[in-house]
Amino acid sequence: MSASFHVSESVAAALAEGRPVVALESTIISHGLPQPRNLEAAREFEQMLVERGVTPATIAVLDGVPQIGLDESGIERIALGGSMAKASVRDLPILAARRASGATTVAATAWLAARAGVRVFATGGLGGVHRGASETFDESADLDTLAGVPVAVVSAGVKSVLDIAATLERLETLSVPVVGYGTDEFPSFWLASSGHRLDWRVDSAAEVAAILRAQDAWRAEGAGAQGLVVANPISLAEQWDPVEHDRVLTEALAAADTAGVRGKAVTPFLLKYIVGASGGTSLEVNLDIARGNVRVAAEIATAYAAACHGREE
Ligand code: PSU
Ligand code: MN
Repeated sequence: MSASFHVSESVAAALAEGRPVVALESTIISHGLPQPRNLEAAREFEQMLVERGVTPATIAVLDGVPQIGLDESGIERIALGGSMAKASVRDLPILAARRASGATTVAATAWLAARAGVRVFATGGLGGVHRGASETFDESADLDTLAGVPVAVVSAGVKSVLDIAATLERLETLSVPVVGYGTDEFPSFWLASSGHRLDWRVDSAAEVAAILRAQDAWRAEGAGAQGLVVANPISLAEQWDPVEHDRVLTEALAAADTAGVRGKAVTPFLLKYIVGASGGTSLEVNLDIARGNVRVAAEIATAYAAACHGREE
């Protein structure tokens, strides 16, 4: 068995020609958004990239083989194929051995994107340190993985279901750089701010591309291969009502506690509960957030491709 993955024709051509590519994850589609909005969203994110001259690379595992770039039937399988496994990096060899399918988390998507040479990735929210992690040790593999794969992840921070302060501390320990995109504060997904100030702010895609190029230069010297967290907040006008947000969040955390959810089921449980308890408002905000991240990722990938090939933007 070869330890291989499959790169779609369009992604392979874009990479070979130095054109911009943005990776998209599939767990947000299979486990993070309800049907049928998830299928519409998966198509819409790809379409937004295409309209901006960027090649989409939605990543998932189909019948054991990691796919870098999905066709329409692959997207449908992820969105509608109910029993998709939620696959982190450690699950990839098991899916391969069983020829099973899975939707990739941020960790697995970034890890696979790196292997294919895709440098920029758009998602909704990053996984992080869960509340109560000092007891449960529940910290997403997203964080540790980003310490070792050279991929810039554009997200709206981490959801307030997590322990945001602890997540930022872990990213610091892991030497994963974090920059605020047009903000001095780390966002908290549905809300534009979290009260946590960041050390670094960037205001353009070109600045991010320059950071990626600096990382590339170090990597060429044999130094580490860190990723980059680009924290892109939703606008104040589009954010969720903070009072409603706090109410639903408290309810969701209590429900997870009562239900005794553990392990990788925690994040999907909370996300689903919150969509229901918010009467769908959180879902609309969630989609606006993801769209905003896809737009910024497209700009960064375009600036990065230009910088790599000595082109003017
Ligand atoms: N956060 C979100 N939406 C999501 C996820 C996280 O706001 O869909 C998904 C991502 O795929 C992320 C994963 O990588 O959950 C993290 O899960 P865990 O906490 O089990 O590592
Ligand atoms: Mn976990």
